[in-house]
Amino acid sequence: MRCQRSAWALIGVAACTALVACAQDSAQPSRASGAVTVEPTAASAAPPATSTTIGAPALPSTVVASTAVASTAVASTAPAGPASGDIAITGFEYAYGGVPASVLAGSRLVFDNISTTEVHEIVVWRLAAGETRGAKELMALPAEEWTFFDGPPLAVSIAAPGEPGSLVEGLGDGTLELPGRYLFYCAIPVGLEPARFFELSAQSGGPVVIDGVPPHYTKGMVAELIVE
Ligand SMILES: [Cu+2]
Repeated sequence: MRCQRSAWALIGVAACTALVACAQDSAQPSRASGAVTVEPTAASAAPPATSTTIGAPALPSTVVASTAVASTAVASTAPAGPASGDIAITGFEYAYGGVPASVLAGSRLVFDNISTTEVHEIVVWRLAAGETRGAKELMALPAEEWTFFDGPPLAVSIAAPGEPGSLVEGLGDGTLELPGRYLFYCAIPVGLEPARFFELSAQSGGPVVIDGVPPHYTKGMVAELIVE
């Protein structure tokens, strides 16, 4: 799958500063209205926003490398220790599978969409030091309170139904280098047809946001893990 990149590249640069601002005009998942316009969400890798027209960053496009994963299961170091190596994360409506409680620093998240109907993704972030609230609790907060990320997203991997994820250019490859808590979510609009999604993504070049349509994370597609 190909996706656009401009917006994502921006994200990497706009980093933290833009984070709050972005979140502000993006979050607010479900306004519920019915309008189906694509939003020109600025450089936010983050949460979808309100409304508007296509124009800006939609979904990632310039995919760097296909994270051919699947088989690369979790390589456990020890019987009960944290996972390590390539960590296979699966996505479906509306949750993630294969998420270990903890992994060793240097482990890499490899995403695979096992759904047969919707596009899914993982947008990976490291949480700010001292943040103790749970992932779902954090993602339920209003945009202006999205100050819990430690910098810009580390990686975004998007996948069509039944496909391995493709990494968005300009971000990381899913490797979790530093110890700490990490959170990842899927911001694809609920119920959006795959073909339509990629069409909108190609048009905007960043996250795809549709007014009135909540992103998958509002349905529970959020997860977290600890890197040791
Ligand atoms: Cu999803």
